[in-house]
Amino acid sequence: MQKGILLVLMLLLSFAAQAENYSKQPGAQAFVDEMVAKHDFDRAYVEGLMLQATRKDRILEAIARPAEKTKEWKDYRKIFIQNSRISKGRVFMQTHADTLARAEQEYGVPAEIITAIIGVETRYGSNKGSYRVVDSLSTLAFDYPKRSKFFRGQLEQYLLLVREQGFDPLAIKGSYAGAMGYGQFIPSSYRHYAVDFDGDGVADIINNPVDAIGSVANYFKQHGWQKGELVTVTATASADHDDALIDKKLKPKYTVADLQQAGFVPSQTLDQNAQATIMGLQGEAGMEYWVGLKNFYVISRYNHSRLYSMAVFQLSESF
Ligand SMILES: [Ca+2]
Repeated sequence: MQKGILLVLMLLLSFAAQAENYSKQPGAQAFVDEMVAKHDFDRAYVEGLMLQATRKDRILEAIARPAEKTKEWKDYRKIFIQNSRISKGRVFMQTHADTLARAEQEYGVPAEIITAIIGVETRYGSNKGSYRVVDSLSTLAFDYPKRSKFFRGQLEQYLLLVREQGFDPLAIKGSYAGAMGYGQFIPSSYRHYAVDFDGDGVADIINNPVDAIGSVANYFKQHGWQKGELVTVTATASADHDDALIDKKLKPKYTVADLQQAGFVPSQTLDQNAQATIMGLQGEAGMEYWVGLKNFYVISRYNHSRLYSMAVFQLSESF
């Protein structure tokens, strides 16, 4: 009888040990095969990573929880446009003034916008995430069927990234979704847009603010940032304005002239032919109308959300 209990206990223990990592998970085993065949990784190396990669239920809980979709602008705004984030942003701008000026010169993106992104994403690098990226991406790749294809792809990109940059794959931490560093780049963005802005041979946006600043600027440039152009301006809506134009796709598909025709008058003189959207945001004092221009759309390429993009813009204006 005792022997039987012991056997059951041992089986349970070995099952628990297996459940904690991804070495025996069929999806992860197929992933190992693919990394070996497709990218010529050493099998023992990738197997070793899967043995270290641990399923984190907190990641699955976090990703299932919607964040900004439920909030109105007046509440969302308070999270980001507050005194501590503004004053820390001013300090960041002073500390990195030379680097920000060089990034602005090279990529055409204002220092305030770069700083605001880093401020919204990680409070200027003070909160870059606490999950090991190998755990978050493995958990989402192999235990979150809804988006497993995407995260499996990011895990693949992660392995390529650490090989290219010479990083320790077990040492890097990030968000629950595997976003890393000051600007929270997911692995594919890291590989496409991160730059070595201090010239030491490594594009390190995780520990090096100089590389992080250059990389955020490059991201914006590559997504079509228009140097010296406006981002968004307020508008007034006439009594007979056409609601049907409000909050359509983030991509500008109207012209400023179309918007004026529909009853939305920008607070500044704009090029009548400029591509634009019109947004209605619920502010403290009622509905606010904003004309979104191309550069607003570019901010939204960082995070496909109107509220996010407006928070970045307004924070950038507050420094
Ligand atoms: Ca560097």
